[in-house]
Amino acid sequence: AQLVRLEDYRPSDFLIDRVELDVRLHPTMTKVTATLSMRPNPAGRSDVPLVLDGDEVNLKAIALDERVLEVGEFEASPQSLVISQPPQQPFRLTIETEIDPTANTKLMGLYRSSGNYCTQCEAEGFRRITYFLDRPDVLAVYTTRIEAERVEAPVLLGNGNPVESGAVEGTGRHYAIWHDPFPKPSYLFALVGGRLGRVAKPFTTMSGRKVEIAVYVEPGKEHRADYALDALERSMIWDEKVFGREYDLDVFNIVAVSDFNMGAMENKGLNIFNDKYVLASPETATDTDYANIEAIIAHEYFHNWSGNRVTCRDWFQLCLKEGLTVFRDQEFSSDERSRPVHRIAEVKTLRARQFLEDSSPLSHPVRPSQYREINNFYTATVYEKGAEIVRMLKTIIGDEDFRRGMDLYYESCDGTAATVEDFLKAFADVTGRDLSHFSHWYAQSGTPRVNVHGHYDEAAKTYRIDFKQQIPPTPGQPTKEPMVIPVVLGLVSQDGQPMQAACERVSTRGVFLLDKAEDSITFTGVSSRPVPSVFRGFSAPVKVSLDLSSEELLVLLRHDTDAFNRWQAAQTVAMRMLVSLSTGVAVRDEEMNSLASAFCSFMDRDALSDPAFAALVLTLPSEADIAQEIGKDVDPDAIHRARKEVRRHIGRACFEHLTDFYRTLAETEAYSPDAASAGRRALRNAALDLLTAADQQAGEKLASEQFETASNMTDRLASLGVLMTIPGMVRENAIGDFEQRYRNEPLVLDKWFTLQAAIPEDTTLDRVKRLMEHPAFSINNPNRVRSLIGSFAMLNQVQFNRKDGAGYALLASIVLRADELNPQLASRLLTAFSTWKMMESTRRSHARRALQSIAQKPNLSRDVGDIVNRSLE
Ligand code: HT7
Ligand code: ZN
Repeated sequence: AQLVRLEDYRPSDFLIDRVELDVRLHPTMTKVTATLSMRPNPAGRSDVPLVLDGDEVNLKAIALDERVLEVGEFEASPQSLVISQPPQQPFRLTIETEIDPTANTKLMGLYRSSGNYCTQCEAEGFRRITYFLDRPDVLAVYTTRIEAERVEAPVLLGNGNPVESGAVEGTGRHYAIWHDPFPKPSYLFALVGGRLGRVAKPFTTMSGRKVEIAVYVEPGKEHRADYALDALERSMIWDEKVFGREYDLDVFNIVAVSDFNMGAMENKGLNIFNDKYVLASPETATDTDYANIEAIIAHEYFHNWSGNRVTCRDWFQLCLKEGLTVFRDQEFSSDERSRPVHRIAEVKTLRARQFLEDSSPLSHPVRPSQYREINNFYTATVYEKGAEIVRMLKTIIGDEDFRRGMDLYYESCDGTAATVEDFLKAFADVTGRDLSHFSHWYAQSGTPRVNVHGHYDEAAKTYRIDFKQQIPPTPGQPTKEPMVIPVVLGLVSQDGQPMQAACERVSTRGVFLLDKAEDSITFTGVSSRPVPSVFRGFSAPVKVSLDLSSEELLVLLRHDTDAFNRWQAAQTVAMRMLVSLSTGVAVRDEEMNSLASAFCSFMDRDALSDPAFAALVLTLPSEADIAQEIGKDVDPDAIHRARKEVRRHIGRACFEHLTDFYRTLAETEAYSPDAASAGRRALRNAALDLLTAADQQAGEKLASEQFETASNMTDRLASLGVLMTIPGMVRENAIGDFEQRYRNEPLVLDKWFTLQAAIPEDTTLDRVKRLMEHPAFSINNPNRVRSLIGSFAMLNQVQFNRKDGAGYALLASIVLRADELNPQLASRLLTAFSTWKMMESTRRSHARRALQSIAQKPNLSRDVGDIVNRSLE
């Protein structure tokens, strides 16, 4: 496949000002007539052919300025439409195409989901509907007429505002016309036609405009959309209050569909969602589901400004909308919930997904410089690391200047297709700072490692901290420049008091900017040896090596004013122990006991004052986290044993506290998804997990009772998760009971698939194969595939990475099967191989062979071909 390069960008030779679309929906023969008002682009080349993009479209007719073009005047293939001598002044091009939405298993362009019609156009799906200049810097005003059988599709939705609707005389058909006054790129186009239920409410914007906001779902499930609608309303209020951004159309519609490649899509005025991120009831959704729904509803809504009003010039600028919008949704969730707890959750995800990606063969910069398949760049790096860059910028310039910079960015770039440079310029303009060094974060891949060494001078009462940064080589980038790294820090005395020492290199907000490979700062007036608390709030996406002893870290766990670093301290102590045990390094009993007693005293003193935070402290680093920390010659079985041992030890040492928590935190009131209630459930279920690690029999009894009596999905699923770790009839009966209870609930059965796929036992491979034959499983549905196969590959460290290679072989065969239907889905599954190079040699050889078996297959999609080749490099 052809390599697309950032440096080759040039403006389009033609522009499209207006698009009139007439879409006549039909299950297999949908007719699309597109009338494009076009003109040569003054910034483009002149006297060049007009080349429109297509993808599996079938051309029926073409006319230029109402004159039908003859064969010879144009050249059409399913991939492109070329007019060799287009007019040199404005013209109208009318193109009629026919497409088959039922046969569209790629879920890109116009397709059917549960009989409903819907579209997905980002990144390059519009060209699967009609021939077009399908690139984000071509902005047009769209008017869409949608027509369908009334019985098949009583609801017809488009972008923008509704203009007109009615019957098509003498037929069973009807139509609706939508007009979107805001110029937009084709990737933001959407339409929906189907039988859908609706919940709605009026919203008044800050300037007093009336908007109707609505969520459409499968009929009968309307009550499960209430939480999503409420989250939307809260998002709209928050964006007005925090960023001064107001909604701009008369309606805002969200539609939930059950077949969807990603989480959701921010089409202008018509967001389309994976139903997993809309539908929620206490009986079917967990606390995590509720939190995800809130975050994704907010994310897509926030795109209305960061993405739609200001869009991207080209796909290399993807982080411009995605990183910024993730930052915005993170801030929203932090304001709506607990900021420190949310920050820890964000960092856990960043490390698990982005750090992993950045240390793998798939590592790439937040703004890549080249791609073969853009769908493969909707990654944790672009999204999550992209958000961290925005957060660092805010840390460096401060809250007020950040808001002023954002306002300037929106004002100066509204209605345009912008670049990362435009974004940074707004902040440079409002602060007068030179941000060119900072911009390395967009261009250099790899996670920097920062070594931190402290030296206390007792006589001089000074404390010096030496910093050293290194950025590992990554594909295409053997050497790097030092980055600008904001280090938020403070000193804590050995008895836990904050120390007010002075250092001119540290700003009043507690920020030191590390912008060289090595640097040192010195605090004066330090009365006793301090414990440094660095990278508070995880102020930069870096790995930190600290020379602190476990005792010093436990001082931080107990006393640091920064909640993130309290959690981090416990994680670091536990991680050191887990790595030692996993790699055959002896751990002294005293070390294990001191960690356990720190946990016990934490539970004693602090845990109940913030249960959500306590649940995070009591959860050890995952097996995947430990593997990443070890980094090479990884033996997943040894890691699994080590983690089990440490959990058992802590469980036994803190048994009484845990039992006490389990009892006192039992739910007495009706379920509510709010953060405080969710936190209590999280702590109680973390206690159940540790109790079970300490005493399997007692744990099994408690978990069975909880499973049977639970009043909500969070508690039922957590107890089933605990039962999954104990082989035997109790577990198998619970699995059967759950299946029966939720047999008509696809989203709940997904959870059931996931739990079974994650069982760390040899029989799981056969179980997964059996489940693929289950009537609820379908290789065509991304949620089903991700819940069974994705979970097996991403969550089950020991069984996916089996020493006999059978886990790799299974994934390879499924990737090849999925690739024939849905390349995006297949290539995402394939990224589970990104850890293969860090495994020990036997597993490594099996993985290489599995990857080679994929690479050798003829007719691979561009998506899978790209990932497999980069993985093998
Ligand atoms: N902007 C969207 C990204 C996207 C996508 C969504 C659904 C299906 C295919 C897709 N390809 C790219 C989602 C977002 O980040 O908001
Ligand atoms: Zn997004």
